[in-house]
Amino acid sequence: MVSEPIINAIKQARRIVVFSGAGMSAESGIPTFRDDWVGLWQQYDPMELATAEAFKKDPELVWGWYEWRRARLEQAQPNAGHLALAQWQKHYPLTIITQNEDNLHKRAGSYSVIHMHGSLNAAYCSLCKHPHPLPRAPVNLPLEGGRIAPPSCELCQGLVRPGVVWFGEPLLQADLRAAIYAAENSDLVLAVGTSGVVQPAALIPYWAKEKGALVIQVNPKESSIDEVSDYNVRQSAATVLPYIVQALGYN
Ligand code: BV8
Ligand code: ZN
Repeated sequence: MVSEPIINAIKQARRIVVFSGAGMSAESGIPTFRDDWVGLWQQYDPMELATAEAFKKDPELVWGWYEWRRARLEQAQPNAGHLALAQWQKHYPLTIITQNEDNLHKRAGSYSVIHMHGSLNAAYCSLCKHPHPLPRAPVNLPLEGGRIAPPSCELCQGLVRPGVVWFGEPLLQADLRAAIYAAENSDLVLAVGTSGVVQPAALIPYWAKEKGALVIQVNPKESSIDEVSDYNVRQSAATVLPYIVQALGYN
């Protein structure tokens, strides 16, 4: 499962960062960006939909996609991997840097989570940036999804947009700086469930490694992280993370 050298390296580490991607939430039933989507979304490429251009061209399609994702997230539960990290944090000050826009780390009980790409549960006005509080996700959405008109801003009537970082948009400076600081001050990065494709998030393990950190990857498949990782655990997040927490005696 997880070799002795990896467990010993984790035991000796003083500042551990967990860097999670969509694979962290796969066992909660949340499709990764490379999975097959269902229904209406099968005919679209998430990379195309997750852009300001797509929202400008067809705001109802894009808002419908995010509301559909938010509804699915509402019905999903943190998996054993999320819960293991929260348990680990009860004994050790892990920093979690996530690319995910879901709230499953927080719902599992984790604190100190840096979101690099925003949150499905946030929204703001596309014109004046005024934050827009979202009601609970609509649970009665058709399973295959559909177009939904985005709300209007209460201040300027502009279209409200999802509070995520779209492709082609810069990351929020505060989030990016916090992530880089955590990576550069770590001595071990556990990269879990990421293909290492999306930039600049994919540089997190490199920034850490440049400062002497060890990089351990948890991913059933090969990924771009392989080229920077010192160890690869070819198993799933929900299998490996509980095993590590058990081996550390944090159960
Ligand atoms: C920016 C919110 C600049 C939206 C997301 C060419 C080369 C390099 C870069 C670029 C390029 N062309 C364009 C770019 C930049 C672009 C980019 O990186 N494109 C890539 C795709 C080539 N990046 C950007 O646009 C970024 N901004 O660069 O701005 C700028 C500066 C100034 C002014 C203007 C602009 C913004 C990127 C943010 C995009 N937003 N999310 C939404 O969600 O709708 S990213 C989105 O992708 C999600 O956050 C998700 O996390 C991420 C996908 O990556 P992963 O997390 O790695 O997930 P993936 O599905 O890829 O992989 C899952 C892995 O898990 C797999 O390896 C699988 O094997 C594994 N797995 C599966 N099951 C399990 C598992 N592992 C463990 N356990 C399991 N059970
Ligand atoms: Zn506004």
